[in-house]
Amino acid sequence: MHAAQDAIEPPAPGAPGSEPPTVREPTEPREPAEPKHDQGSPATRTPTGAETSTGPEQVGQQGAHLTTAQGARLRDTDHSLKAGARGPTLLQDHHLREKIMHFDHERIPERVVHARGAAAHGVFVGYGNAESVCRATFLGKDVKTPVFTRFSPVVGSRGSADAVRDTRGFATKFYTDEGVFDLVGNNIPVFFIQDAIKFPDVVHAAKPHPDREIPQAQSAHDTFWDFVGLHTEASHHVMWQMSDRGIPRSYRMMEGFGVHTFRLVDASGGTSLVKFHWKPRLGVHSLVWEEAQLVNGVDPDFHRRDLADAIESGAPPQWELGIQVFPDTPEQTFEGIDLLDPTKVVPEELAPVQPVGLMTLDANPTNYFAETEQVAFHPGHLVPGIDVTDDPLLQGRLFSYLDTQLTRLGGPNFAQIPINRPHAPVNDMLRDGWHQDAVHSGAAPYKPNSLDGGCPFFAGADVEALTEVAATVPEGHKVRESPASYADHFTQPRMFFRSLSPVEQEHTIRAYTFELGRCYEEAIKERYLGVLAEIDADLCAGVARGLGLDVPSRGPTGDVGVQRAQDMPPSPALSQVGQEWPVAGRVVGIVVDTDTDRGQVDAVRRRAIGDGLVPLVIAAHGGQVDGTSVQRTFATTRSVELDAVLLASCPPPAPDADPVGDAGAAPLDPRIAVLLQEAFRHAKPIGAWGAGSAALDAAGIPRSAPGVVVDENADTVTPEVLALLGRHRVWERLTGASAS
Ligand code: HDE
Repeated sequence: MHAAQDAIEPPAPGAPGSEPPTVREPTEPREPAEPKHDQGSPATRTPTGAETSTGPEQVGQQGAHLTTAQGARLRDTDHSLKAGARGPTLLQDHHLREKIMHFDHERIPERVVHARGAAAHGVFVGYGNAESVCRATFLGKDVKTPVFTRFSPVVGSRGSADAVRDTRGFATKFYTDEGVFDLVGNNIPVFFIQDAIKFPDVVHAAKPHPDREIPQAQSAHDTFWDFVGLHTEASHHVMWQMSDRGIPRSYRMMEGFGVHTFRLVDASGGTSLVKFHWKPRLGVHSLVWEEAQLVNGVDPDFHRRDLADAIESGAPPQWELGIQVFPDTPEQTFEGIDLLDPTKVVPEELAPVQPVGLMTLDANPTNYFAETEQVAFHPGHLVPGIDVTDDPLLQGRLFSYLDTQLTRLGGPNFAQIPINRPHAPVNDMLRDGWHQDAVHSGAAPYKPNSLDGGCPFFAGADVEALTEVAATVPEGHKVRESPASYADHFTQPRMFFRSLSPVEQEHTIRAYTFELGRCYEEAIKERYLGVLAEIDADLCAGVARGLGLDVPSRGPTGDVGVQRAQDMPPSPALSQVGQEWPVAGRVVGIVVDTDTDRGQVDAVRRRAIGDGLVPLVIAAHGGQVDGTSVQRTFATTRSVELDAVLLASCPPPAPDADPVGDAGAAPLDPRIAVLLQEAFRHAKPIGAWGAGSAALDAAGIPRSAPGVVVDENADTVTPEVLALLGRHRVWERLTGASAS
């Protein structure tokens, strides 16, 4: 081994025992970042800390000399070799050819769905309480397992925006001692379709129109609503998407769901059925629609930046893994709900979610392509103790994920890519193929053999993975049909809508109205109103009013033979309103000017940092204002990056700007007026003290409005504003016609 490799052995991000990231504010002006660990010498570990024997995996710009890929030193990389300074370029210039050839092939096909994503490393620690139902060792008490989690909108392509209305992927790779376990879930617990054979249909309908390839990253168009109106098993998923869940505030504030029912196996072979849940420590929160639209223009990378900034600033997001456990009966139903139907939830009130471990994402990827782009998840990557069920959607996925990687990652050896390497020893008999990195020794990659001493040997029944649980397979003829229970498409969407608070219901009505309003075909809108009529009369009437169409008197005209909706008790756990949550990682803007009391601002910043928040000082110009460092200027900030606003001043407009606000009010910079008006409309807490109170008047914000805190002193204003932030929004402001 090279001496330098010995010297620099970076701690594996997120691996057990690695240090937590340094606490610092990413937005504070600072010296150039310290070299990242990959800018040292090549390391002998994969990004997740797995040992590798196949040479350097992490190579950065380091070392004294620029070289070719073959290690030959170069003197110039700016000029191609030419016959005279103004003459033709010579084919013999290897550096030119190698550089251009490599560049020409830098791109690989993006994922056919979930193309855009953001990911982080972390660690999962088991609570040990799942042992009675599952023998997977990573769930054992205090067992630490490195993880890599990728979040992703579904429809948009790699360069699309983050804050679109869409489902989000939530995929976690657990590098367990027993092999890799992938939990490839979504932030919505149900899916559009009940059978994998419909996946190409729903994706073709949701993706941009084939002629002009628009619209990008959204479902507000004819083909999507055409499909979901004719294929009403999608109604439940669509309802979640149209609710606030479709526009999450942050990946850190999303639930995750395994969607399908899985089968757990305990140490003595006993089985149970289970649904997996991820519960975010920060609660489940969403953007409001106008905010999401602004975000997509102001900061298309909003969710990606938010995740990376939170980790870098020392507020690593956490989720508890929870399970809903059901008896493994031959019917595979629970309280009348078909557990094999991926369009159905089991309300938490009927089967509580029991926490079994905690995931902390505490390290950002070093290289987006190597890690976030090349990671390959698969719902069939299972460890002993976790098995699949006959859910026809899951069964089809078991084929798709292996298959898609062949094209995306260029051959069958993608498990050898560093981010995909198991931490458990690998001893397969898979050989050769594109991008084979291993130098396999041995003469007999087959079994049985005598030439390699019979190696490798088989595992005992107690540790083998991919166990065939002796589940009964119903006898019958080969058929292309669904069970009768799959024909209930409307009971659960009705239950979901009726479980929401009035303000969430209003948002949902507006979302349907907007999306259907963007369709051109009248028949598509009318057909979907039929679907909504079956789900809930008020919902249907609200959307029909917005579209200017009649409320249909009949139920859906799509799928033939579907059942009428039944009434189920509402599930309060589905609403996002009404609870208090930690505020760590939230962003608070503090507007200052030369008249601001610096001592008070320093105290507010200390308090905010102490609570794990990110305070951003906002002023007319960068640098410093009376000794206070400025992180954002009036030109570089918009309300959408702030969760709350504190006003320590009423900054006047630049001399050449038009005045805003009422005559008689103090003059206020128009950009701050817009910032305040947006923050107010989006129900964000606003606090003001001293001269800051005048900014409220100038922006037309009533001092007495809910969630507006005004006092002489920052000491009294700040705690109140932070307490309001714990409820996510000032919900009272979001009712009525002016709501966003
Ligand atoms: Fe996926 N899905 N999916 N999916 N899916 C992919 O695999 C597929 C489904 C999910 O961050 C693809 O590697 C089929 C449900 C996530 O890399 C592909 C069906 C759920 C991700 C694929 C489904 C998911 C994917 C594209 C219907 C939630 C991103 C690239 C049977 C439980 C993973 C890739 C990442 C990605 C197929 C339905 C979640 C084509 C055929 C249900 C989070 O293989």
